[in-house]
Amino acid sequence: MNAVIASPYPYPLPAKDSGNHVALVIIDMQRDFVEPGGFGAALGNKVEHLQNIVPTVARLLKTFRELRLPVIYTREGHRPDLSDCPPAKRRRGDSTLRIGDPGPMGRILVSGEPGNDIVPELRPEAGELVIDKPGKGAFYATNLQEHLKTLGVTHLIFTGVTTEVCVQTSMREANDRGFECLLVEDGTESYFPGFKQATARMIQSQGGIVGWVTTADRLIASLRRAYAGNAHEPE
Ligand code: C5J
Repeated sequence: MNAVIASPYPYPLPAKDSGNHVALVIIDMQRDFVEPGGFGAALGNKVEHLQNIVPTVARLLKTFRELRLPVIYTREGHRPDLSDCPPAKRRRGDSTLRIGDPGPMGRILVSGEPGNDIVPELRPEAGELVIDKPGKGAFYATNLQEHLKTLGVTHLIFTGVTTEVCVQTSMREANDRGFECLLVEDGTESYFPGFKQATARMIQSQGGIVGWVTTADRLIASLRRAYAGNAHEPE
């Protein structure tokens, strides 16, 4: 059996003939959260260090694409009329810039605006699944579960931002739905380093109550060993 070195114990990978049952989930790597001038910055956060994970997520993305494993992106955002944004969410915080207000990258956290785009380094390719979600969790008010069922995905590898908000919420939702969940510690980031560390500890506590935690290098090495046969033929 192939497994990824992980905490609290090795993460078992599905057998080779079911290799496409493992999907990479890239949570909310949007300009609104990662670049100066977006929603994250409007809330008073320092966004710069979120950018440090972009090369790691890009490396994981390249590996999944090479091995022909599914990739799923999420974007947190709302309809232009904000009908899917609860007033309580819009009111929250003491920022002068609120969801739906015009900001330097278009209307804050509104679908279709430049700030809602995924950062250019991780831009989805044609055929890759992009889930627009109004909440923090990727399953709330989306059809993600149906898509995963159609694809036959059983194992979800989580990356993206922010670790303790949308990544952790999505991972807990997935865990409750029976998916085997693995967090890539160097492929996720928080505005608050202590929250990232605490989240990684919580997830793997009590024998992996929410899932497993590993590093990008360990995951990539295991995927290449397990699913080498999936790789594209050299041209
Ligand atoms: C937040 C997210 N932090 N993507 N969203 O509001 O984690």
